[in-house]
Amino acid sequence: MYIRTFQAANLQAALAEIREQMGTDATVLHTRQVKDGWMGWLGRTQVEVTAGLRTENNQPSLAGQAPSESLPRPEAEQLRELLIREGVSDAVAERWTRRSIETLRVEHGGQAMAFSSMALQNALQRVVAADIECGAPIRALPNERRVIALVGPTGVGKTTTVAKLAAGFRIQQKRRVGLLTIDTYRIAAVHQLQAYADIMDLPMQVVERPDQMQAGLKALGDVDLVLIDTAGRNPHFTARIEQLRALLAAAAPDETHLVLSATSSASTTAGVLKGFASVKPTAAILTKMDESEQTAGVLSAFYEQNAPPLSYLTTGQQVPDDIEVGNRDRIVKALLGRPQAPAIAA
Ligand SMILES: Nc1nc2c(ncn2[C@@H]2O[C@H](COP(=O)(O)OP(=O)(O)OP(=O)(O)O)[C@@H](O)[C@H]2O)c(=O)[nH]1
Ligand SMILES: [Mg+2]
Repeated sequence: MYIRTFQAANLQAALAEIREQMGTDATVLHTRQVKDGWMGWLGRTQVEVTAGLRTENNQPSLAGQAPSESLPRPEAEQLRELLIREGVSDAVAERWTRRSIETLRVEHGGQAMAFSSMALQNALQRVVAADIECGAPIRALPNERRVIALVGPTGVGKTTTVAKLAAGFRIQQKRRVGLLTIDTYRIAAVHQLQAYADIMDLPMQVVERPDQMQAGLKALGDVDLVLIDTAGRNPHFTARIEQLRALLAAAAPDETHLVLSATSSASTTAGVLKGFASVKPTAAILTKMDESEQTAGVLSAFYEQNAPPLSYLTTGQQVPDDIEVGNRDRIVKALLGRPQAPAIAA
């Protein structure tokens, strides 16, 4: 039995997606209501449907896609080339293609047979998902002060993400949140964060030098969570990264989340992961998922550079709604773009 889980606004929409992705022979195994919105706290109810497709006598798992012959090497080659075109490195494209085919064969009793492009795509999504680590999100407990810093290149959404996290923890989890910025590089940066602090009635401190850090943290008072916003840094500008590292060292954050844009190329993402390695990120946040055409390139860089676990995804400009906990299914949904259909003959 081949099993997948779908989420949609209502049962009808979920069933339509199941029909499109798995064919008309799929059967519903389980339904339940789940909450979406700000990491489950904003009450909008979604329907989650688990569907299965019977795979008898080593038949391929997708309806309407009967096996015809052994998977021809040109077909595997097409998938590999498609991944390379999306910016995936040669080595990772080779790995993902090989593992997708192996996965399908194992699932179908070790038989060599032809699979539909949809089956291959589904296998690819599972292979990539297994290669990307999704870590625990921030846990702010009452009366246990946690200091979290967000770092990353310019314009990726650090300040907006700080605001989303602050609002979520303050409003939904009723935690005492304080903001601290070390972004005094741009005149508008302090005002941008101050505006969020004012709206949410949060204490905020501005720190310019490492020797001011402890006083800044203390001045925030008795808070459960300190979110530190930082100036965008060019990952190739070592001196600026070193300056950032020194400022952060003075704060001794419990977690440092590296913020990267899902719209970046594989090589840019690799450059960011390498450039920020010296600040020792403990997690990664992938922003602008809504603007990203495909995630294959970014995820291949994550895999190759041994990126820290993905803590959050952001999906738009709305504060606080457009943020989700990093989730494997979600990151591979747009792996090869929308609609996701590599041109591989069945
Ligand atoms: N589409 C989309 N836009 C986003 C998302 N997150 C942030 N933005 C937008 O990206 C732009 C830059 O966001 P900021 O939060 O200022 O980015 P930053 O990393 O703090 O920028 P610097 O401090 O200048 O380095 C703004 O227009 C945000 O509204 C997202 O998930 N999706
Ligand atoms: Mg900023």
